[in-house]
Amino acid sequence: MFSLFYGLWKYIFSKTEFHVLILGIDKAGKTTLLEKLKSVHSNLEGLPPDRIVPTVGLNIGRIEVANSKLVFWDLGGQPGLRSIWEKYYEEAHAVIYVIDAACPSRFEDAKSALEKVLRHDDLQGAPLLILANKQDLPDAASAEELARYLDLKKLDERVYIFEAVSAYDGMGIKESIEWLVGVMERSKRTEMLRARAGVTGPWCLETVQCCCFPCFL
Ligand SMILES: Nc1nc2c(ncn2[C@@H]2O[C@H](COP(=O)(O)OP(=O)(O)OP(=O)(O)O)[C@@H](O)[C@H]2O)c(=O)[nH]1
Ligand SMILES: [Mg+2]
Repeated sequence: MFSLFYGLWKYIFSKTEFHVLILGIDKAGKTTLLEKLKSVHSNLEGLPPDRIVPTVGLNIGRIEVANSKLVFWDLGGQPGLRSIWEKYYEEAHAVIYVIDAACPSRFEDAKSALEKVLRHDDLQGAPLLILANKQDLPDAASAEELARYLDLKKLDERVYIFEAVSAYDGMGIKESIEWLVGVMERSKRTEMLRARAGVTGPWCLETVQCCCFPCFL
């Protein structure tokens, strides 16, 4: 009986943990974004941009939004490091793909790297947040311009959105993360990862309770 109530209490009050991959080619602004995310969503002061160096391994950041814990995995985007990305796909609930919207000469590289990510089986159904970063720069392409340029055919099969942000001044970041949390909570991919981890939901408790107690769920 104790374990039944403990299970119910734990289910209601524990926060869901989501793993979010931050991908994009080098210098897109991934690590700057991660540091900004920490300061926007927690009391932690992130590293200032002038102290951020190109990522060679992995940076991890954690924040809490409403009833969710988010763990971000920020990976290096240099060409020689992109083969490491796929090692993290299986466990990811969603992907944030960062693009330097002020650098059109690198759009093609960003597009082909993203197409490769989307083709990978291990990321099937993962919601996708594409960020047109560096909006503080005068010539940055808007989210709509970037979407038109990328013209990604495979996107129709998954939940996605293009958002304009600046990892420098924080523009658009809060809204983007709130969107991501909402879609991850409802996504089939989250259900699949939960089932794989053996996490049970209230439907199981309901079944047990209906046998032993009046149904109150
Ligand atoms: N103006 C402007 N510059 C930015 C912004 N975000 C990042 N930068 C700059 O872009 C450069 C690259 O930023 P990083 O965060 O290191 O980029 P990254 O995508 O993590 O790069 P890798 O780790 O090499 O994959 C740095 O000089 C940042 O200061 C932004 O929103 N606005
Ligand atoms: Mg980096």
